[in-house]
Amino acid sequence: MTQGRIIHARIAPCTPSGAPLIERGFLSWRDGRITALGPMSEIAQDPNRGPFAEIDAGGALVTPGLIDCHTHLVHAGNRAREFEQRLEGASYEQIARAGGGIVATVAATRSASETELLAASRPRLAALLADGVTTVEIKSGYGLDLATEARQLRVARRLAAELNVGVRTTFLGAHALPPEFAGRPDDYIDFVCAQVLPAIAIEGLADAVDAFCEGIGFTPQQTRRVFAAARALGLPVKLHADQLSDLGGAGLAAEFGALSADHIEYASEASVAAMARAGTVAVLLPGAFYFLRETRLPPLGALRRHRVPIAIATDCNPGSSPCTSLLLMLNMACTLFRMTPSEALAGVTRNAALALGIGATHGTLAPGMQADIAIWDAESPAELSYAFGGRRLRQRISAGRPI
Ligand code: DI6
Ligand code: FE
Repeated sequence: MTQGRIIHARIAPCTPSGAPLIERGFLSWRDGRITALGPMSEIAQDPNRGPFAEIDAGGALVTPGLIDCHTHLVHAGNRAREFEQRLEGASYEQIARAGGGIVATVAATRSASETELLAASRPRLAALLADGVTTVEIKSGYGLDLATEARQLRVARRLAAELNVGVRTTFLGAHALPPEFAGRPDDYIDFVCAQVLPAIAIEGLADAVDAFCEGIGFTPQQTRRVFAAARALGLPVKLHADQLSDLGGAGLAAEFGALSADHIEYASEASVAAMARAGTVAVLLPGAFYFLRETRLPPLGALRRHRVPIAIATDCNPGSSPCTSLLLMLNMACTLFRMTPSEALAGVTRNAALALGIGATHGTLAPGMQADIAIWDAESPAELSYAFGGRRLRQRISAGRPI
């Protein structure tokens, strides 16, 4: 039985009910789960009696460990040359249609061995962890064949064990059309639904299924087929929706009871209302918005009016968001999307947990929840969104293990 306790901390519980900051508090855990938290004046009521190494936070801020609920961090190569092309005037869509973009990363990832892929991805995950991340979602989608998609997901699982972090994997076979299926997108979707996805599911490599529903991705009809296949295998879905145009993707995601609809800059109010009814989380990705120099803002007003939970993530990927700092995303969610610092913090804690279907165990500090905790060189939660480019993490505790 392992026990632990933090004392003299300023605790932001990040609960849905909006429990206030505990000014001078303690938080204790046992066997990886939080047992108690409260003001120091009530520490005598802590059921944990030790022995444990107590951490004196000296007034520092304590929050749930952060959750990055949308990444493509397992891949090989980079696309710095495309960045230059875009600066010379080419658009993201033009580059994709000319055979660059996602497919360029597919070529690099296919030719990387499992060891090479692990070595290329490890520093990206390590950087996220240095920002206080204790759970990360990792998608496939740079293989587009069974062997490489499976390799990406296996690497994701290996990284979880190696770096002491919770990893949720997502199968994104319907990310782009691989060259061997050129001109035959429906045949590729047949292949994904009939062969790749079932094999991935049998191996237990995916916790969810995603697709890229877009003019340069797959149609709503093709997306439906992927979602139906996922449903038949009992896997939850999420969707890259309405990033560059409104194809009704967010509404389609809601229709399938998706965990989340991601990007959604172009989503209509009707789609947002459907998300609210379905309990589908809006995952906003300010890094991609910034890096592609988008101008269409996600529908914050509608999301707030309809009370759709909003999460924030890095979208860490080589084409549209080569970013490994979740704290930077908090800052951008505020500066670019006009979210409040407290909305942004909820977006990388409890709402990010909801977007991964783990809201019952992750993303808030309360008795019974997993002891995933971040201790910061900061006093107030707003400081996490306010500063950018620095390092504020003091310590990360993952399932009760101080790292
Ligand atoms: N949308 C994204 O943000 C990433 N995938 C997607 O469907 C970008 C992927 C890439 O450009 O490599
Ligand atoms: Fe993405």
